[in-house]
Amino acid sequence: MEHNILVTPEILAAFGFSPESRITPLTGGHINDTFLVEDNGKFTLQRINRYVFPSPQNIMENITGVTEFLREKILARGGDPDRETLNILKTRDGSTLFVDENGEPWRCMTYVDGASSHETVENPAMLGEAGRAFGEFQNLLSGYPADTLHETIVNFHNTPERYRQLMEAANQDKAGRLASVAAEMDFAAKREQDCALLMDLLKEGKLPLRVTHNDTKMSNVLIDDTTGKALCVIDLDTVMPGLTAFDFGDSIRAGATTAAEDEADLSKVHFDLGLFEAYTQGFLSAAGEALTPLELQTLPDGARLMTYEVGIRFLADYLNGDVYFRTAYPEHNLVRARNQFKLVEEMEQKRAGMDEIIRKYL
Ligand code: GN1
Ligand code: MG
Repeated sequence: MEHNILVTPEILAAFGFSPESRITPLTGGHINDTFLVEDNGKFTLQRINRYVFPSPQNIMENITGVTEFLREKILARGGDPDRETLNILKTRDGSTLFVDENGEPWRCMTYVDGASSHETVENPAMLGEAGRAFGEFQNLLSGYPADTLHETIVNFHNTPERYRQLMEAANQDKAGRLASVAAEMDFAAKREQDCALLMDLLKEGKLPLRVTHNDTKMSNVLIDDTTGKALCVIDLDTVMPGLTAFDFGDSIRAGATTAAEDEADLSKVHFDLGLFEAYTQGFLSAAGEALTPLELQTLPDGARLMTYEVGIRFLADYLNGDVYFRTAYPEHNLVRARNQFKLVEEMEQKRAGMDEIIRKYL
């Protein structure tokens, strides 16, 4: 999907900004469209993707509830809630959303200055900081009334359901691409058998449901430019009840790799145990004590299954004609899928190494 969206004066006015505000597109995410607005301060303005989030109102209710809760917790520990959590800016008529003349939903948050989102992990310490931030995030929200959260994307991290969606995409073959992805379909099919592992443990009551972030990539943590410490967890669109192993696993998928998610040269793509260790150390230092023995034991399964899941989601979107993830060129989703599958393979091979590292930080 393209990124040529015009922020109209009407949208600016809705949030009380002048038509002369400076607007800069912020790229990075695959889903929403994000802009920096400068007008007596800095703000983050976003157009929410309606295809992905059919009920933006529900997202905003979740985010409002969660950020207000976090604000209290941060104040209680002597922190600065204006920088350590997102702060939603209301429209002039007091709403958390503005719907424009095309029916597109917009929202606005303060922009945290002096801190940055990093697309790639620049050093192990940075990933360790992300681990600590997501571990802490889960801990701070452990007392949050989970039953008040809307499920913003149903079955978001339900791996068998994602596999079913891949089969549906293959059967429909809307973009006429199925014949060209036989090897990738085969890779996915070979792993279908145990892809329900964590969902089954949840259903059997063996793994607890927690309030989780569900999109825990490095770029969703703001790192303080001066101190190098994690400051604020962002992108709260998918905060929902979920599994710890999935939050942990998604960070490993996106962070413990030697290349970008869309690196096409697979000889550069490796799952890195040193980076895995850095994240694990940070995450367990913040969340470890709250986790059950089975949760700890299944963290590596979370890594492998989340990577597999995102891989099959990219592959399904390729078959569907690139309707979900923003792409820059026709093979983009296929390149991403192959990249993720390469990581899955290496995670399978390095399982014992992951187990050992987890034991080390208990
Ligand atoms: C999307 O929102 P963004 O671009 O950070 C996706 C995640 C995927 C990720 C892969 C709502 O994240 O689930 O893991 O792309 N978010 C949604 O990079 O589908
Ligand atoms: Mg996201």
